[in-house]
Amino acid sequence: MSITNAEIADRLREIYQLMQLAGENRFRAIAFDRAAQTIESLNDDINEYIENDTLTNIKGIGDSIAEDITSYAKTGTIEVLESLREQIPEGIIKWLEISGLGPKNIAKIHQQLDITELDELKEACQDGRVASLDGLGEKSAQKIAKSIEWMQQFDQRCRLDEALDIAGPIYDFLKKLEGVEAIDVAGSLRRYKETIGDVDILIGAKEEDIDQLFDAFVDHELVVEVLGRGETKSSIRTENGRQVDLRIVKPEQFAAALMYFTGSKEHNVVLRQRARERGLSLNEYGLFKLNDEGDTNFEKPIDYDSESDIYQHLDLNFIPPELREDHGEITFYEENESMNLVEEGDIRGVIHAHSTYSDGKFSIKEMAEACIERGYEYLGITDHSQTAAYAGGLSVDKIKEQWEEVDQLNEEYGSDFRIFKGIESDILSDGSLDYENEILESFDFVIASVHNGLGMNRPKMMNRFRTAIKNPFTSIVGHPTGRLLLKRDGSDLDMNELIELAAKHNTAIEINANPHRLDLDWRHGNKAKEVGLMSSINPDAHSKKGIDHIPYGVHIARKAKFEKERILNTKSKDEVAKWFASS
Ligand code: DGT
Ligand code: CA
Ligand code: CA
Ligand code: ZN
Repeated sequence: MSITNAEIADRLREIYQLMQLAGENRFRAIAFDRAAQTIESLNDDINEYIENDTLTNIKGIGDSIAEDITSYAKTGTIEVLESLREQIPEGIIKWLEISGLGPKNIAKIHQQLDITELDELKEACQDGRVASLDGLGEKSAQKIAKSIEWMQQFDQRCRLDEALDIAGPIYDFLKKLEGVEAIDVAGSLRRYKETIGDVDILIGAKEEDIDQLFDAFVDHELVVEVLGRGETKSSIRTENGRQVDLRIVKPEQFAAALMYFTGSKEHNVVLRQRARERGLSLNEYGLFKLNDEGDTNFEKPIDYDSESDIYQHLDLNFIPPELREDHGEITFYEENESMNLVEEGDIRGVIHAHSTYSDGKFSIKEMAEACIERGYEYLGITDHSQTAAYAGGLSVDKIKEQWEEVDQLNEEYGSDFRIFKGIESDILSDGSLDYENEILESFDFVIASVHNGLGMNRPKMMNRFRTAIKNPFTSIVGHPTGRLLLKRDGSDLDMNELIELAAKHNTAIEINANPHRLDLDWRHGNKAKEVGLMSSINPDAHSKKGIDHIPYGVHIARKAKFEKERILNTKSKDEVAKWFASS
């Protein structure tokens, strides 16, 4: 049986946690935690050590833990873990994350009040039962209840825009502090993932400045709780429950640390493997030569100034952070210098926006002016279609009225700016669009979107989309899955098939840039690239401010490997008009 390093680390960490709760010797417990950390950051496969019986060569792994690991690899169980699991109910492991509540008190509360769930504990803190226990009191009870509330909030991930709202002010504040020689955001935020667990910030500073920088960080006005303060890392929680980790490294370690803490973990694993194949060792402290025993030789650091340099040492070109997900980027950048990914500055027009004709907040003219102010050269207005009564969908009469208004505005703008006549047509349950053909063909373009019956089973939903994609009047498919991030799952679809079909029928699939959606999901990027799918980075704006969501879409498009050429709204207004006419 083959196990992974991460898996064995998880088991060892579980033993550590359960031992604390069982009141076992603290040092014995900590040994398991240390071993877990070591194995997690190990460069090689743990199975090699097991096969060669060399586990005890790993620093911090003694005979007894080596035996436990071997037993797990052979039988899938560890004796000490099994007996601990019988003693300690699963629910209370989570209690260890409550700040201000140690293992001894956890055991006391669990035994005396006979509760195991987090919610039960919160209740017991609020109704005085916890306060009545020896050595706890009302103050502790309140603190625990508050901690649980934060924990329950922080358990969830947050959207990209929410994370940026927190990271932005803290980053700006830190950047100006004396002693900061380098600073960047790392983690999933630098990779522009659609949801974020916690915010990671990295600073390069001299050793003598580290303390005062951490002081300033934990004193920031957004901080409501300090979760930890160490020599190289401090973590805080903001009032909306988000965690921010600040790490400070020496200036010369900054590039390697930035690479490491940008992740993703999966990307890092491959990089470390490549380093070893080249007789090198890559970690958060830098790039080093391996010695004859295959260990990191910290005395022999390799020179580098930037992430680019480090990639060069691994025979790779610089990989943009958005792509670092181990989704084929590494093989690509072995051979190629650049993927020519779309950039914010490439976007020339706004497609997919609503006006007061349906559920938008501003008139067409106001939306157009907002586009002009932002330097765009066209606006594709797309109000809702007639079936969408809840969103003020447009009757045929209303459409004709809107067309007249658009014609008039276009005359005023002349060659400076153009409004395209579009519609966001509902895809009805049989896949047809929401108007007769003679109306559909008079629009400059049609976005086809599903707004009801999102939970249809896959075969029915696929038929619905197949019909809509093949419809010659469909130019763009809107928010394909209909998901609302962290709120509602999207429809059950075979996206690979739909992407192939769309490419074949010259239909684009939008990347909806609204941070609640970010749909098409970037994970389908490889398929889209393979078949040459066109996309359009659409704000789905219901207000002027909504237009400013476009950058989120750009970063998601980059994650999905879209070049400028495959993004419709990087085209000029004349080119877009041509594309609409031909698709
Ligand atoms: P998140 O916070 O869940 O949205 O995702 P990340 O990617 O920001 O993850 P986080 O905050 O746990 O760690 C930041 C980066 O640090 C992560 O992307 C890679 C690196 N890192 C952290 N822990 C480990 C580890 O145990 N092994 C490796 N290889 N890298 C790690
Ligand atoms: Ca993170
Ligand atoms: Ca983190
Ligand atoms: Zn829509």
